[in-house]
Amino acid sequence: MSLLKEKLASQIPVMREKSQDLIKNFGKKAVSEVSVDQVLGGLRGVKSLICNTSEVFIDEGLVVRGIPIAELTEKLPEEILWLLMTGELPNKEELEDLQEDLKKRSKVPDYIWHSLETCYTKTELHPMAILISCLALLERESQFAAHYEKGMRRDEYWGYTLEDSLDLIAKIPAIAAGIYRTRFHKGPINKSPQTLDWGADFAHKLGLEKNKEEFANLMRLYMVLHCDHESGNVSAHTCHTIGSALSDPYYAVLGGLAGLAGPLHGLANQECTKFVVGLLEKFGGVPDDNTLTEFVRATLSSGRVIPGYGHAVLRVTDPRFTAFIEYGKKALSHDAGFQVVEKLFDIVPKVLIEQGKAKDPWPNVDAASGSLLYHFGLVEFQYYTVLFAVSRSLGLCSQLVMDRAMGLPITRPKSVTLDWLVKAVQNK
Ligand code: CMX
Repeated sequence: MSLLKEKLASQIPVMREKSQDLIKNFGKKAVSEVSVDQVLGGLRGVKSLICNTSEVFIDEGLVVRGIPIAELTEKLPEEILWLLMTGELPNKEELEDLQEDLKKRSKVPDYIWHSLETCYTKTELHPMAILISCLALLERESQFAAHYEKGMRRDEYWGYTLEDSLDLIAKIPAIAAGIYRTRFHKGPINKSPQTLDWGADFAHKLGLEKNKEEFANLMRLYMVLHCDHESGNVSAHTCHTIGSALSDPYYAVLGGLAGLAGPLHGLANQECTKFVVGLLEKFGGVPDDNTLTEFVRATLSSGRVIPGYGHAVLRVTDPRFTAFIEYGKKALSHDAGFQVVEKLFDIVPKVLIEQGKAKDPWPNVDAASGSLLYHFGLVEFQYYTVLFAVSRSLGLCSQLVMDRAMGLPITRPKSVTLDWLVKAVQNK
């Protein structure tokens, strides 16, 4: 048994007992109210989900198992995976055990390579659609589904969810890199199993030529910063809901990633880079502050959003944005795209405040990451959400393991009609 599984096996009974005690002793105690504007407004702020892996505070941003994300930027993604699952950072032995386990699981079945090389080389399909299709193909590997079919006990659910999760996490970087190479005609796919650490191996398989060592550092950072964002965001919530039907982790994660592919969620990093590159082309270089201010105002007046700004929960600059900016200042301060990102950080919040609509005028994680990728030659910004997806698989899978460990039932909130709402308010 892997050290991760051993650790979880020791923690899970305690967690399960805690949740059962809560239901038994305080089951009917209210912890949140729901108002009409919340029902009609995307359920903002309704405390109705459980998520142990991370929390997002409006004035602090992402905190992973009690540790602010800004304190985790030097860690490896594998350390973050251990932290998400167990609530602790791994010691050296635990980290090595997890890394070896992932390497052993990393071989991607030939039918995935075959599909990429035959079906997707000449398509214009969005890379996220290809990734989701690959995960659907990979679903046949599900140990959870196979054991459920044979008659699995409820207390075995989390174990097979963990097996599928680790398989998926081990294989997804190579698949994602294969998508990049085929979809954007970059030459042969690197089909070898993982040899380097998880983030560096992904960077290596993407096969970019510019400053490989530094690009590996960026990938590790990227994978850490996007790992998780509690459970109310579209992708995590969707993944949780699908998993609650005991659909296996491949189905649950691919469903979550379909949500991540939306422009108001994970596609925003693609949109941000399009915005920045468009600006550089339009103005023939980095525009001055007045030109940029007018351009941002004009974008808003035309009814479009400024990608990378605003958030459904945060009300401060996203610490993940700050981490990317700090990285950019060290590694590529002279890059024109990065300079535009820095200027936008000065200008956009002021213009959004002046417009007075956005509750959060500050940058989110997506505002800076694209300019860094672009600098290293990853210029196909349609691909950026796939990078987000690879990283987010860490959080989605960890949440699924927790869900099954706690024995959460199928999700089924109650919906009401508009007329019901009208009557409910009038009756009050
Ligand atoms: N540019 C222009 N208008 C914006 C805006 C932005 N960046 N952010 C919010 N607004 C507008 C909203 O569209 C809304 O307008 P209407 O009242 O006309 O509908 C109004 O301000 C109020 O919105 P809000 O309550 O502040 O924001 P929401 O919680 O509804 O939405 C988000 C949050 C992220 C979808 C929104 O800020 C947005 O569209 N941002 C741009 C896209 C983006 O960067 N998304 C990535 C988020 C991070 C992630 O999930 O990956």
